[in-house]
Amino acid sequence: MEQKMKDYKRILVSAALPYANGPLHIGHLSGCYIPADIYVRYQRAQKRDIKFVGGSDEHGVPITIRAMKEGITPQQVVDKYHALIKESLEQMGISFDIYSRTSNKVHHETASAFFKKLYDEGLFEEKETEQFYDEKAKTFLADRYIVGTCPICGNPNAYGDQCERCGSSLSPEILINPRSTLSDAVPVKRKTTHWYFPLQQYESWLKEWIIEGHKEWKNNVYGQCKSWLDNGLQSRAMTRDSNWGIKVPLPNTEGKVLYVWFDAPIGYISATKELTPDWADYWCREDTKLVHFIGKDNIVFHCIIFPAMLKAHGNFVLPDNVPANEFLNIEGEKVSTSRNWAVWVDEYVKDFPGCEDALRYVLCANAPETKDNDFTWKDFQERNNSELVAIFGNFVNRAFVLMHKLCNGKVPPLHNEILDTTDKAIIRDIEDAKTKVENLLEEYKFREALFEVIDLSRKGNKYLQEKEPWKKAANKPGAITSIDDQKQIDNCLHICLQLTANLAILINPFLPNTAKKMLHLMKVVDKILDWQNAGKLKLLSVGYSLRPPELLFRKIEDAEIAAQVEKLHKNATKPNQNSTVEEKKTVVEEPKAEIQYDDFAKLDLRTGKILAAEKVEKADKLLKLEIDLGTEKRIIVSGIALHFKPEEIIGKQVVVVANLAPRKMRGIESNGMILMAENSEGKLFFVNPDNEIEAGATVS
Ligand code: B3M
Ligand code: ZN
Repeated sequence: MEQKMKDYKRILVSAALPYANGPLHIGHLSGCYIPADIYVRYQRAQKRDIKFVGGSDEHGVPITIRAMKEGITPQQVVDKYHALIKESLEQMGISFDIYSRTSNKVHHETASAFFKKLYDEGLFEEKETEQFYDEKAKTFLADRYIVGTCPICGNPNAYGDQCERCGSSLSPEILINPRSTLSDAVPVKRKTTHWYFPLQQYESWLKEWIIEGHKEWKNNVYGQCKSWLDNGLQSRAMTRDSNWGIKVPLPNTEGKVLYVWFDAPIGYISATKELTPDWADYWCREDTKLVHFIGKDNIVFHCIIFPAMLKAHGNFVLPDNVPANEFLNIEGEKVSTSRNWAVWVDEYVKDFPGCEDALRYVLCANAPETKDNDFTWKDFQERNNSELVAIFGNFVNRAFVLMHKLCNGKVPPLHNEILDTTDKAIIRDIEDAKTKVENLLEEYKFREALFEVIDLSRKGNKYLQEKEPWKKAANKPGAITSIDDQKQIDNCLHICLQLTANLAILINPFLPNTAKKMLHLMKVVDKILDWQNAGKLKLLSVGYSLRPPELLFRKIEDAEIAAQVEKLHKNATKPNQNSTVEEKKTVVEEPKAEIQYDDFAKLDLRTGKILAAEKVEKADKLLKLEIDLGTEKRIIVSGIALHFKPEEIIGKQVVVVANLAPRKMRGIESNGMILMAENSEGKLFFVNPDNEIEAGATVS
């Protein structure tokens, strides 16, 4: 069952280890680094014992692919990108206690020892399977290392896992004329031995732990775990044939390394070891709260595989929560590093110096906490200009300007005896904000928490507007403000300044640079940012003189936004046009439930040819197709009209589910279904034999 914060003695926060195979983009920031950093900064302000660990993931196919592409060694790749990523994270104020890397010695030792312990206890299954092998280069080949002709579009340089031209998902077996990218040799199948971790043995324990024990996890996380567990788990290979990675710590295993997803999460343990000799307090004691911040494509690894590994090993705490975010799209399209459709952090920092907090603000306000979200430059500008500048920044600025004008640049006294209902209401708002924000932060609801803070500054503006202290001051030369009026002015500005101090505390986890600037304006020390000070009204002493106003944020101009939009489009390549060997994201499709051969055998699959195609009236998605099935002609209505023009597909060979019960669509009876494949961008492709064959042939 969930342990409440008060039962925990210490917190360990991890943020996913980015692959050191390219620069950081804002999707990384919004997915896990910004939420993790907000959480950590908040807990530090609460004076809790907390450590924040991270580092670069330097193993796996993505690294070796990048090395091949740039013509350098994997070590050079990770050295280059580790440094770049680390710098970007620092510039964005992601305050890791340690940002390590998995090529470190400590990590190699830790991961090897972990593997060895599971091996010694007989917890792996050793299995021999057939994999593609390059006899010239004398190495096994990951799917990405095999190229050949795409059976679907004829692209002669399609990869073993995907065709970059037509986007189809492939497997090396179906490539025409396959060859190794390393040596041009024709890959052959060869037997190889690997060590598999039998996840199914942990299934009932995982169900108990997650499905029963962690109902409080975010819906997207809980739902994904449930669907994996409902579908049943299988053994997974925890080793690979490769020369880059952590060597398998067993005799006679030359050319075998640990699977990157085995070693990478252990990186959290290694990083903690490097950080502190007390690392075991954080990893091995029940009263540690472990929280993994990740993006949604890493859920299965952090919620199922790694916990099962930890459980198998024993003596380690399990995550209390895994608040994974969904994806952030850019201007309506999925981020694609191979298409260069991304906003790179190192470039943002150069293009908008001093505006790091503006990006943190927008990425939190627009975080994909419950569903995929969209980042647009226009929205970035609007949120900056009409929220940060016009609400938060404006309030602080007005408070300072008026205090200098009407109170001699000093914190005026508070005259309790004349507080009216408006004053009392805003005082209550200040007191309430602390509890609201902290409850939301404890529940990982960062957007809502941020809105509460902005809302408090909005209330400050409204309060000033209602009080209009400037109208109470005598403004004729030589005139003197009456004592009663001055008292009203004092109260209003006293409250506004204490509110400003409160805003500094509340905004600090989100926008640390802004909080710092506010401390400077108020001439107070960091200590004031302790969370326990929030909600209080006596943070600034009466009579204390404060600095003249300075703007906290700057406006973002139309021209700057136009330049960014142009840059994005100019640098992007068209989908699949540029055949780079860029990494394919390891998105793991949720498996469907197992079926028996008999289930499959019920399908009557046949090849066919499209004889005629026309649009179905008043149905923009449907095409009415006439299909030659060899012995007969059929009418099939298919939902592909948004993807293909009727004239384009006439003569196309297709695979038909021929024994599907007839169904009426828009008054037309459809007699079967056409098999289509869909890529990650939602593009459709016909499923087809690799050569033209006669209509009516069976497919099985
Ligand atoms: N490097 C995958 C990714 O960047 C992987 C995360 C490891 S976390 C232990 O999406
Ligand atoms: Zn293709």
